[in-house]
Amino acid sequence: MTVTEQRGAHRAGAPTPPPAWQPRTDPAPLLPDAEPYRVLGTVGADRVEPELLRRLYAEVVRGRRFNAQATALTKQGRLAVYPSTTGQEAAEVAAALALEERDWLFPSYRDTLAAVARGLDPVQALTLLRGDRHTGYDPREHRIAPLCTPLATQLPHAVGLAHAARLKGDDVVALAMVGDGGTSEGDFHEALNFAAVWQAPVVFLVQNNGYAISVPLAKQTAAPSLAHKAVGYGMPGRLVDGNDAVAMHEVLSDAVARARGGRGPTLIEAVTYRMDAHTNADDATRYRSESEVDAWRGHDPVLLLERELTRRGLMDEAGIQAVRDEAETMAAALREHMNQDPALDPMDLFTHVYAEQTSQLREQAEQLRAELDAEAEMSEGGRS
Ligand SMILES: Cc1ncc(C[n+]2csc(CCOP(=O)(O)OP(=O)(O)O)c2C)c(N)n1
Ligand SMILES: [Mg+2]
Repeated sequence: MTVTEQRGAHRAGAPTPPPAWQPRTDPAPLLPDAEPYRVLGTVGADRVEPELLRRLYAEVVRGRRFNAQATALTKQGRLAVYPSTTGQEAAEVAAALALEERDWLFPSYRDTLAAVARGLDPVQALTLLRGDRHTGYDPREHRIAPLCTPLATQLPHAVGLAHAARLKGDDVVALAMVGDGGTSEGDFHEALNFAAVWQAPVVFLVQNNGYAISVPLAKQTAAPSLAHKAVGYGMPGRLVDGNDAVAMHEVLSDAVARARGGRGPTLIEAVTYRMDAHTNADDATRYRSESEVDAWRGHDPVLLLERELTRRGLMDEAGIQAVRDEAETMAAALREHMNQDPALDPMDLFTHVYAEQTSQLREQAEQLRAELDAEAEMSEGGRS
């Protein structure tokens, strides 16, 4: 017998027990669609503004080139590591474009491209992955939190910032990005729970790229979809084709508007695929087949936009070439900057960590200072 049937079956005249459980929210409007939402390749594509299509295309092509260049830099010893978003550019770019300047982006380690599409200088965006110096950029200036390596820890930060902004009366939305694997972390649960209870102006974007390193999605969640997880917390879940830049832009913009309007958080699952390995340090052939990767090549975010622009006569071969040339110029500038050795002060390691340094850090700083001085003395002596 279900709880609902049990209520109806209560014996007449008997005292009514206090309700132990009452549904607070009708779950139906919160449920995601059964299939990922798509625009490109459907009749809905006809109503998309040409300017938006062109803008998304230019950004996605630029993003693809950025990914290729950053991966090449790891092979040249200029970057320690790069988690590529080749194949995921539509979701990355749409996340950046859906936000206003006053909003905040909370990226994971994979989301360098979203930070760059939001306007961050590509060299600054790669500083952390080069192992040079702290975050590499001023999070407050750009309203981009540091690229976050510990899985899902950026999510409660985003909720805290958004909730605080709302209490202060600031018009700020936080967009937090996380991978499919990150949804199995405790921080994911805590962040979503608080966000919904407080109706915080947050948007959670899960990029389901099929894998958490070598672990396929089915081995780490039994949920019908990751978007379904939203319902348990009392927020809407949206299932979207993550390779469809237009669908992503529309759903993210709707969720941002909803959050800004005081109607609370949304969880968006972008169904996409990581075309490259997890990072340059991973060999993806050990856990997935070439035919699986090939199947996704036909659903490439660049291809989907190119097809639509060509079909509607909005861009010809020359237009496409101009976009590619612009991306090439960006890549050449990035290469040139990354090939320069920055002058770094190792003592800088200790600044910007705590407002007031701890005694252990002070001790370590003194030790490093002494080692650097001794080294300098030795090389001075060698020269004379
Ligand atoms: C708390 C924590 N545990 C483990 C790791 C190691 N780790 C780094 S990436 C990763 C897989 C994450 O997969 P997913 O969330 O799907 O993101 P993707 O890399 O696919 O974008 C793991 C387990 C970590 N960084 N942080
Ligand atoms: Mg993943």
